[in-house]
Amino acid sequence: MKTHNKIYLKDYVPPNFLIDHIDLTFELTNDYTQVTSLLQVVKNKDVANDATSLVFDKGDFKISSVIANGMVLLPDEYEAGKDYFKLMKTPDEFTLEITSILYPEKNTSLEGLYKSGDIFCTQCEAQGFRRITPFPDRPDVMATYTCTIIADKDQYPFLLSNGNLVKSGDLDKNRHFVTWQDPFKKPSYLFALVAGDLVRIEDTFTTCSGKKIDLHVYVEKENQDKCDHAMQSLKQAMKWDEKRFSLEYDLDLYMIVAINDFNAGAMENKGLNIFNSKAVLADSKTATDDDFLYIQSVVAHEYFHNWTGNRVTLRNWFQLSLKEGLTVFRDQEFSSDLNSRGVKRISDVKKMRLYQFPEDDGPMTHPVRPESYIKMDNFYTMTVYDKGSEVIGMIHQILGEDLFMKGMALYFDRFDGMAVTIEDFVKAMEDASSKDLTQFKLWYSQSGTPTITLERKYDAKTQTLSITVRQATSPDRNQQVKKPLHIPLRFGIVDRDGNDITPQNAELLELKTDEEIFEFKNIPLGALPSICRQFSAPVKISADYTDDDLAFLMAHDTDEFNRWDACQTLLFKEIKSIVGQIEHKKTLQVSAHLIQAFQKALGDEKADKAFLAKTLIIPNETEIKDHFDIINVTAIHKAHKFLEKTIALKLKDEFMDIIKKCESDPLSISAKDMANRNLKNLALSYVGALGLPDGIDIVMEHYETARNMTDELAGFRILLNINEGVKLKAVEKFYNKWRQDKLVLDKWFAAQAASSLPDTLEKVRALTHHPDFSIKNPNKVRSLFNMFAMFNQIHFHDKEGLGYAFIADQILEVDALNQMVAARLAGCFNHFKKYDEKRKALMKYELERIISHESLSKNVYEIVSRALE
Ligand code: HT7
Ligand code: ZN
Repeated sequence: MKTHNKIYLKDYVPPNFLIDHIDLTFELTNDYTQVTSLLQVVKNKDVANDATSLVFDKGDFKISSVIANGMVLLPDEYEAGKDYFKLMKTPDEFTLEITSILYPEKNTSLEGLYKSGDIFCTQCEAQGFRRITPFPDRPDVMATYTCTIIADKDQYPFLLSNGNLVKSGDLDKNRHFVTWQDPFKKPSYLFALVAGDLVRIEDTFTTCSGKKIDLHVYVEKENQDKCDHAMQSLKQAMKWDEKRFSLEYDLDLYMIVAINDFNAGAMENKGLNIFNSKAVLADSKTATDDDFLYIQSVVAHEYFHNWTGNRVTLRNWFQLSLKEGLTVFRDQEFSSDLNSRGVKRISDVKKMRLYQFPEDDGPMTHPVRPESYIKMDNFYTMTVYDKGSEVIGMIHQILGEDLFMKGMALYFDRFDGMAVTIEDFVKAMEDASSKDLTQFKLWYSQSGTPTITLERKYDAKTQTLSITVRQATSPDRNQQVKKPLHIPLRFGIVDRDGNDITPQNAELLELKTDEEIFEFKNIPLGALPSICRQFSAPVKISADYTDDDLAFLMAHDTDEFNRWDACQTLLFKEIKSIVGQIEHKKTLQVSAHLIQAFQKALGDEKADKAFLAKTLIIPNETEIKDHFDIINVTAIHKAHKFLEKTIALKLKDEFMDIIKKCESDPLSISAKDMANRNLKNLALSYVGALGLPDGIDIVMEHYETARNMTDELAGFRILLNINEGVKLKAVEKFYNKWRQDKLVLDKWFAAQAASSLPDTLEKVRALTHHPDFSIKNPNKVRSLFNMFAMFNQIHFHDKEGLGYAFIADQILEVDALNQMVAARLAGCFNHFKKYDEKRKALMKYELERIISHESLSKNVYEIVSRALE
């Protein structure tokens, strides 16, 4: 078995050579692409530099010529290895022209220059630029770029790159060219090129200083009617960033291109964003309400990077959260300001708990600023992105909005045009606010999710409520001993009449030591503390609440987030209790107080429907499993089904009532219409879960008469879990209707992969041969394999190991084509040690089979070796 070296943050040294300017020429043909890069190279005067030889990063391609200061170099004057380019002797300042030959059509990794269908496109973050031309491919080398693209005029009428179009014209043999110039210095990871036969949707935005910006969205012809939402989202984002952060767009043109084959959601290349088509295309027939919200947030996220990431960029990849955590924070604030803040917070926290907490608790655990990596691509994680955003959110809480904004302004002022570190960001926040964030910075270097324990004491005589708050973080591979963190806890007290009686100055408790006692006077008997309101810190809370306390908080806490969270705690307690009943072979039952709490919530005419829908949904089996030290897959599955059916049975009338009352305009995506659909579809899922003929008919009718994708997909998913006959009919019907639409077919594959009916593994296996499935397309791989492995607990964890063997085979097959996508999928074995002995052994066997595969990528190696450690 081959091993691979790690790169460490502590080994960072500045570059020996800098590039002032790079002039690129791409000649695109149907057989190969010739890339010529003309570099202005200068020795870096800021480092003690006696380097005479120069080493660049380079992909595995052929170099056809090298010219230094106008002189053609002989092959013995440079070295072109598989992953490096070396010049033996260099002056302090010189020009270097390197011509390379690439085969984008054969590039299935979707990194560097590749083809998605008939469209040429690039993906350079994190280290894809080196696959295009030899270069110091690191974010602290910032250069200005010009880029000329030459291609056939009919096949590639649009030739795009970063910045402003400065020249274009016709050439011989029906070819044409376009030259682009980007006036802003940028790291190589922000370079982009697109060439293809696309259609352009145009709009404009006038900035706060009166500058008119052209906005262009490019898509394939058949999708031209699905761009309006993305365009509107872009304009909303531009306006919001001016208002909230005083940030204005800087170029004259902003372009977005939608691509079918893309490893991630989107990419913020300067002035030329490249998007996965699923993050752009939407109309109500083909996109769900969640898709609309997703597009709005991704478009905004990429736009916000123009300042947080592009104008101020990273010194090295270890600082990734400096741009990603901060930009997620900005996109979350944007979505909260434009939609419902409370509902958005619940969704974000659900995501944190589903993906980031387990990441912190498994082999991939790393601090928000990682200290080492084998492949940087593996560290585009929930920890870097979403925990990174929570960390920014905590700074926001500690400083308050005004000082936080002052800190942001100082950050841009100090570092515009530079490549900086997380330390630099925090220093700007400290300088702007005069707050000491020394201890707070531990959030960036210490991994793990802290648990906060809350213990109450009440002295009736003095009416004093004292609360002991303790923090603890379990040791892990990164630190054996964890230090106490600076944790901002939003706090409140609710009396027995449901009034908020939080004492003044107690709304934000700042915990800095392992244990602190907070005392509150004049608190009436029975008043309940409400801690970590709005999820003010990414921590787990363990409090001494009774079920009655939780039901009370669920009904009365003035903090919406904690009302939701009280219900979550009740639900998890209930599921644990049912799993216990199953394990001890007892008669199964659901506690009356849970049913009553649900009934009360459903009967509340004034309740916010979006909030209700988020509250009354039972956590899925993937969320549930993380609440157990040893995961009993079968018992969890049974408990989930039993709880769902029992609630459905006891509250059938209430759900039927919701189904009747929740009317919505099928083509509107207003918050009100979305909320009505959401709640109605939840009610339908309960009624459908009973599997009774009347319920099935209602769901079937809902599915068949749906006039938007939200309702249609909700109905479809319910039908796929009822019985084989119902499922077969629905699968066929859905396919016949949507066979022409790639993105809707992704949903079709995913829904089948998630079905809990007995033959799902065989169905998924068969779907790999379906004519619409392609293992080269990341969206298809994620829909079928990732969905199956992550969200079909009962079939992935088939007790004979058939699910594991199937997914391991797919990991190896995908890895031969696309290492990044394969590595993501390989994460499904990360928690294998938490299962029973038999499953543990079966998963270990597959992990060992994968790691001993002879041509395994570094990406998959890193994930699997960490899991096995
Ligand atoms: N900054 C972008 C990251 C990204 C990416 C990373 C690795 C491989 C492929 C990728 N495509 C895009 C996306 C973002 O966070 O905005
Ligand atoms: Zn980002």
